[in-house]
Amino acid sequence: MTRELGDVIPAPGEVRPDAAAAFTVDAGTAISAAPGTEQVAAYLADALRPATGFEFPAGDGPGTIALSLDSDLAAEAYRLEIATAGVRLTAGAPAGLFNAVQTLRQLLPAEVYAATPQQVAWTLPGGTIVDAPRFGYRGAMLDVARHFFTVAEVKAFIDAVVQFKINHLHLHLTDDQGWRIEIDSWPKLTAISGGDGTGVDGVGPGFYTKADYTEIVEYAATRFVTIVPEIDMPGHVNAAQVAYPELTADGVAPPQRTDVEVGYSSLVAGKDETYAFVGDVLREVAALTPGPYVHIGGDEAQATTAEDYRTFIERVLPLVTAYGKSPIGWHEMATVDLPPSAVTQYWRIEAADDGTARAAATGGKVLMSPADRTYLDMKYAADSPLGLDWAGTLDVEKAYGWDPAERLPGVGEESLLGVEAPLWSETLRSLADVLTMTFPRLPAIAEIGWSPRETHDWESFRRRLGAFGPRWQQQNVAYHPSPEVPWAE
Ligand code: IFG
Repeated sequence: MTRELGDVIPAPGEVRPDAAAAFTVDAGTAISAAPGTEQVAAYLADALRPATGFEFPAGDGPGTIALSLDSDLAAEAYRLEIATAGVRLTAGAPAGLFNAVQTLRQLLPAEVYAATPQQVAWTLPGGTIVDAPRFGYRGAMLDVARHFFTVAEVKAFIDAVVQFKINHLHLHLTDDQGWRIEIDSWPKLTAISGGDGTGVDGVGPGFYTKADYTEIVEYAATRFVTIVPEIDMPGHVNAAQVAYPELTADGVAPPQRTDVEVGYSSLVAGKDETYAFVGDVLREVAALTPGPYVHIGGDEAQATTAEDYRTFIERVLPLVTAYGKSPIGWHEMATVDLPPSAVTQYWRIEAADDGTARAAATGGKVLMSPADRTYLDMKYAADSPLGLDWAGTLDVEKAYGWDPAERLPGVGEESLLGVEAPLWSETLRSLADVLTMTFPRLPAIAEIGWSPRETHDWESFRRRLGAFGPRWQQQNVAYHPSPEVPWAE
C-alpha cells in the first residue's frame, strides 16, 4: 500500500500531501540530471534498479524524476515535489539532493530495498516536502579499537545510517586494546598493536592501511558523510605504549591489555618524545582526512595529573590547528582554555564540570552525546545480551525523549554543532551486533539532529518507526525488535 507523504524519518519540516498527485515509477521512468546533479542521479538509479528491474535511462520531459540545484536553498536543504506529471528533487547542493533521495526511497514500498526485481506498484504519495536540517552535524561513532571492523563492514554501516540523513562518522581508531590506523613514521603501532591478540578478549587483529582508510573516506564522501578520525590521548594509550615503550614514564613496555578497564594509561606530558609522537600521528592522520575535524580524545585521563593534562592538551591543540584541522575532544578537554575552533563533545551523565558551558560561553561549539541518551552500546533492557549499562539502559523512547538545547545549562541552540550517537564495541563481535545496537535507536538521534523541535512527538515517531522493520528485513539489516515499537508486517 502507498506510503503517506509524512511517513519519513527524520520528520520533514514541511509536508503538503496531495493525494490526487500520486506518481508511479515504471519501466519508462527516466532520470533528468541538471548540471552538478549527475553523481546523485547515478546514486539514485543504482539504488532503484535492483528492486524495480527498471533501466532508468537519462531523459527529460514529463514522467521523469528530475534533479536540479537551486542556490536559494541551503546546501543540505531540499524540496521534493511528487505529481502525476513527474517527480522533482531540488536542493541547494548535491548533499541536499542526497537527502531528498533518502526521503524518496522511504516513500517507496519496503520492497525497494530488495536485491532482486519485485512485482509491486512503485507508487509515490503525491504532494510536496520542503525540508532542512536543524543541526549541521548529525553523527554516528564506531569504536574500531576494542573490536576491529573491516572496510566492508564500515561501508555497510555507512549505507545503513545515511538512510536517516546521518552525515558524520566518527571512527574511534585507537585505545588501550588496539591501534587501528597505520602510521608510516611509527610502524609498530599497527604491526604490534593492530596484530594478533589485540582487542577486547584478544578477539582480533585488524587495522586500516592508509589505502584502507582512504577507501573509507572516499566511500563516505560519495554518501556525503564526513569522516572524523579519533586518536585518543593522553589516556587510553596502552596499545601505543606496548608498541613504543619510550612513550611510558619508565621506558618499560606495559603488558598488552584485552580487558575493559579504563583510566590506567597516560602519555607522559613532560617528555619531548611524547610530542614528537603526537605530532607525527596527527600530521599523518590529518593528511589522510579531507574533513575539517581531528578528534584528540581526552577522556578518562585518571592516570594523568590535572597539571600534566593541562600541559598536554595545551601543547597538542596547536598541533591539530597547525595541520589545518579543527580539534574535537571529549568534554574533559574543556578544563583547558580552548581555541574558538575547538569542539567539545559532551558525554558524561553526572553533572559535569562547568568546562563545557565555559567553552560554549567563549564561542566554542558543543557536540551533544549524553551517554544516558545517545550511547548505543547501552543495553536496551537489563536482560539484553549485548552492551553495557553504566549509563543506565536505553530504550527507544529514552533515546528519543530529550532535546540537546535543554541538556546543559549554558549550552543553548546557538552553541550546538549537533548530536552524535557513539557505539563502543567492548561487547560487540560482528556487524550484526553493531546493527542490532544501532537500530532502531539511531533513527531517534537522527530525528533529534535533523527535525524542527516543534515536530518532536514520540507517538508520531514510534508509528513511523514501525514501518522500518520490513525495510530493514529487506536489507538484511539486523535490528532489535523493541517491544515499544508497533512493527508493521
Ligand atoms: N567511556 C569511555 C569509552 C567506552 C565507554 C563505554 C567515553 C568518552 C565508556 N569513554 O565514553 O572508552 O569505554 O560505554
